[in-house]
Amino acid sequence: MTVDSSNRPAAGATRPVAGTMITVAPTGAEVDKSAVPALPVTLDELVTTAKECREAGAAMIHVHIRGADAQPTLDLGRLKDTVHALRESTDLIVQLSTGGAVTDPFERRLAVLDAAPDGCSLTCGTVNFGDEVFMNPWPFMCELYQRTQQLGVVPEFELFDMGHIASLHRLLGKYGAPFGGHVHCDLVMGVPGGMAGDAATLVAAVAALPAGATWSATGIGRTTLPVMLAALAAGGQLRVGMEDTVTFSRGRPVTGNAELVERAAALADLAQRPAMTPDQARAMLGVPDRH
Ligand code: KMH
Ligand code: ZN
Repeated sequence: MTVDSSNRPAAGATRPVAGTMITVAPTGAEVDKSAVPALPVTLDELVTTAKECREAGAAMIHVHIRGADAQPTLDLGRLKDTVHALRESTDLIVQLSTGGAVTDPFERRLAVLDAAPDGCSLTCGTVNFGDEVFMNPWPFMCELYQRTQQLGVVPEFELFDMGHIASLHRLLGKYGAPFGGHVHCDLVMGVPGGMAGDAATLVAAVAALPAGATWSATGIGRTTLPVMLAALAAGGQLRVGMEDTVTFSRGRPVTGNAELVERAAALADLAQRPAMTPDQARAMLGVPDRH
């Protein structure tokens, strides 16, 4: 694709896609296992979840890992084992989080790429994150982006706020296209401190994305369903999972990630853009098959 790196909004210029890529974000760094026992935190639980979600229609997995104490970790050995195990047991695109937890230092977040995932998240700016701050200053973004280009990791640009979209244009203008040649974004909506999780905000954000980009969207907590329905209506891809919501509907706790993927796949089917296979998603994103 051609990267339009100007700051000019490219209304209606994102790429139309026939199917729907569903990403599952099964764990995250914020949910506590003791409060939500269904949260996958061990490697076995993660692999089981990954297989179930692949069966239900997921094409990509966005991975945060936990240590033996079920707390978030960026331990490189564990990350490498996780990438290996997910590749062995599924054909999902393996995307590692470089966001980690709000307490993780920049050096460890950069080192995530040494686990050689297919893709990684790359958040395009700092954002208030509930009572915390999720730090992504410009020099960190630049270093992380250049490392993805050098190491052949496909970034997904995570956008929590409209200002992050301006920083994405700036990043592409300065360093050129990502590895794989295609720009794919993920709108993370409804975080307290970030952009609202509603249809009007989604449409405004999509209009400001670089020309030719594809995008997915996820709404945190009670914004999950409005964002999912708006994303389907606007031609986007979907991210779901217990990182983003632990309530299925009307206060009923999620029983596992697979039911969130199943619901997304059913809605995508209804929208006549059925769930993509991982290979179809690889072709869309420019992700090489490393199996
Ligand atoms: N856990 C959040 C502080 C990412 O994965 O890149 C950051 C996050 C974003 O989840
Ligand atoms: Zn994440």
